[in-house]
Amino acid sequence: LRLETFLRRSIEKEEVFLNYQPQVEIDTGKLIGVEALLRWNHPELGLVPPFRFIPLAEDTGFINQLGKWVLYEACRQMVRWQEAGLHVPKIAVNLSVKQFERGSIVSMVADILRETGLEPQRLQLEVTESVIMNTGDAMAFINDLHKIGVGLAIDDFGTGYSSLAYLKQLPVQTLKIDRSFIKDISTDVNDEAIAIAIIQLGKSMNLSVIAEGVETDEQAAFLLRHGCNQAQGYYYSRPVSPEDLLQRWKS
Ligand code: G
Ligand code: G
Ligand code: MN
Ligand code: NA
Repeated sequence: LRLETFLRRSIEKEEVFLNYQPQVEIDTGKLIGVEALLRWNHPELGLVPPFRFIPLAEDTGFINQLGKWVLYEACRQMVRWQEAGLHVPKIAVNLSVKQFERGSIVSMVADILRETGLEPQRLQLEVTESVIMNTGDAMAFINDLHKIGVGLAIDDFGTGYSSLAYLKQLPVQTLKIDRSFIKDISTDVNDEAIAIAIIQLGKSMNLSVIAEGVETDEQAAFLLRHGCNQAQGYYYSRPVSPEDLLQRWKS
């Protein structure tokens, strides 16, 4: 209960902030995008991990305010980088199932794009398979988001209910291979087989595929060898502050 009270004040007290994890093209090392990741630093509790406060925000409904703050901040940051001379091609923002249940997601996204001036194609919303399968109107929302020009990615792909029938009908552009399948590449043949299968699925459905949680050169080489040229993970960079991202990537 105390955590909930603290959380509700976290925005106004400016305790929440975003870190950004680079997404790179494997063969060239070029920056192709970033994923925005929410952080909460409370003066007494310190850095509270997302797995503790995001579910709480979802259960209490606070995720709607928090999610709006995240989206606004992420879009504004893209404009700030641009003004500072760094072009980040796209930004990925995580959406929670609760944000769909409330319904006004499409106009919220449209408003934020208009206010910040970020081009819709440069925003990619990440949803998990369970969001798609457990949200009554997910199909309608996702189609509407597509109509206003934003991209959609399926996060943690392969870990939820992957209904391939859904995938076929949705205007999704990107599959993110869950990091659990990447972790044991080169020791676990089943994980390798799954990663290859997702890459092939993406290819045949004309979707782009990005691997998450890439930590080693070996994993990157494996992905490239099997036709996946996009990755995100500690091998390239941890999630970093906007200033650090600028420092590292501004030519
Ligand atoms: O960086 P990492 O430990 O931060 O993220 C942990 C989890 O929190 C991931 O599953 C990620 O998708 C989720 N997460 C991070 N930022 C956000 C956010 O802004 N909104 C939602 N809904 N989830 C987020
Ligand atoms: O669930 P989602 O994919 O949105 O969350 C991304 C999470 O993965 C964040 O917690 C982020 O910090 C974490 N992450 C990013 N790269 C790596 C990595 O290379 N290894 C591990 N173990 N975690 C990572
Ligand atoms: Mn994600
Ligand atoms: Na993920």
